Amino acid sequence: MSDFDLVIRGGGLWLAPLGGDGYANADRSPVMDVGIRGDRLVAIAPQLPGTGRVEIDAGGKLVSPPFVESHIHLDSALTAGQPRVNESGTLFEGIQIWAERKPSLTVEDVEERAIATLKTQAQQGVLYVRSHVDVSEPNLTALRALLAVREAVQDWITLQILAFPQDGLYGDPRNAELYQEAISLGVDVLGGIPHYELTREAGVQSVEQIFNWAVQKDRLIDLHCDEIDDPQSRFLEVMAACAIRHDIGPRATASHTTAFGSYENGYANKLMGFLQRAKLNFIANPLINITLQGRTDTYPKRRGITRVKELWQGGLNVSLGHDCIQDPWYSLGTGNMLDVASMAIHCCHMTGQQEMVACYDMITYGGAQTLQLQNYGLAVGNPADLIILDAADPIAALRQRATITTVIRRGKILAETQPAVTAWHGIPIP
Ligand code: 17E
Ligand code: FE2
Repeated sequence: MSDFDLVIRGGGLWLAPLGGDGYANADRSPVMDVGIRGDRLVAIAPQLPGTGRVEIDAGGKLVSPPFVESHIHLDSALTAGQPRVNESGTLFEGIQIWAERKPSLTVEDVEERAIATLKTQAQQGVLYVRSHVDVSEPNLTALRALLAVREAVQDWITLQILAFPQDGLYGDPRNAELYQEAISLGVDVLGGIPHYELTREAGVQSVEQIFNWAVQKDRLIDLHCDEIDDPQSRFLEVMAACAIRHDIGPRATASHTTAFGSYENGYANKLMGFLQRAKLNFIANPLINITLQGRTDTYPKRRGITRVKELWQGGLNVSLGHDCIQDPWYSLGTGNMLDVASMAIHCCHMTGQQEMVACYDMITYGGAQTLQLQNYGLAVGNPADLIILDAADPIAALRQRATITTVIRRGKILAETQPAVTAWHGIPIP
């Protein structure tokens, strides 16, 4: 009889920034053994006595909690080029192309693309996903499909579904009704798009209404907020005000906030204090922000990304998302969260050692905080969800785009990937 179902020997465990006692973990990456029984982490120790039915030698490699994809649109994933390619590269041409694709959505079409995308993500170590789903489509086809997918995949990936009114909550008289139907069908998170409402006033009203519904229905909030280069787009301050008044900041998230990168510092500095009072979460989508924004600039050309470094320095929770995988907004995309964090390092000037580590935290612990996950991370008693990377530490993992060699979900090996091997046929190296 084995003592454990699975033991992982000698991995560098990537621990939470803060221990259970609330103090910083002095060593974030101690070399330890991990014992798993059933679907739980039941023991963590330097040299765990006893044996496992299955044993994996991590050989000093990084053992991390799974990646968290905190912002993706699964309903439009894998539709790039349908019915046409986004030639201007703008957000608004993307919205137009998606409007042309929407009438041909079927439940099977959405399910097939969503599950294929989730599999690509899971084999690369993503086990928690928040997906936006467009609910300004009259039949709610994509929503029905993704609610079914949430159940179908629950054994191998945790999916949060978010109602996203792509065409504006008040952009069409029917949209607010569709949105309320979406709430009653059981979405986890309420979305919005205040900068795309027809007027500034409608934008403010949409934020206030969504916060009211979220409080009434006990749901999380995550709005596409100020996804534009316009420095006059100031819905983030409305979100902060609503979060302070309802006292629900940690349950609310501002996604994109690219206009924050265009605010002048006088306003931005005042806003930062309000954000700290509000305790909102932030999501940047660096692959998309750097490509969709700045399109109306010549030179100097803005980066079009929110103030990731300053938000992090200010103690606010930041996570990162892919946003798109081969869709009307972005024809590229791998699902690999190391690509996302690497782009953040570059676009946000996060090249300092602690800054790069922070970007790794944004795709793990930060994402878990945004999604309000309970029991996430490498601690005894938590679900046995973890990944092993072919790298010694997070910075090496980011630099090398390390292979995620083993993905473990609820104590079972879900996926294994061999690192690439090169055969050298050139001049012999002495
Ligand atoms: N819709 C939107 O409004 N903004 C985005 N970045 C995407 C869809 C991907
Ligand atoms: Fe988005």
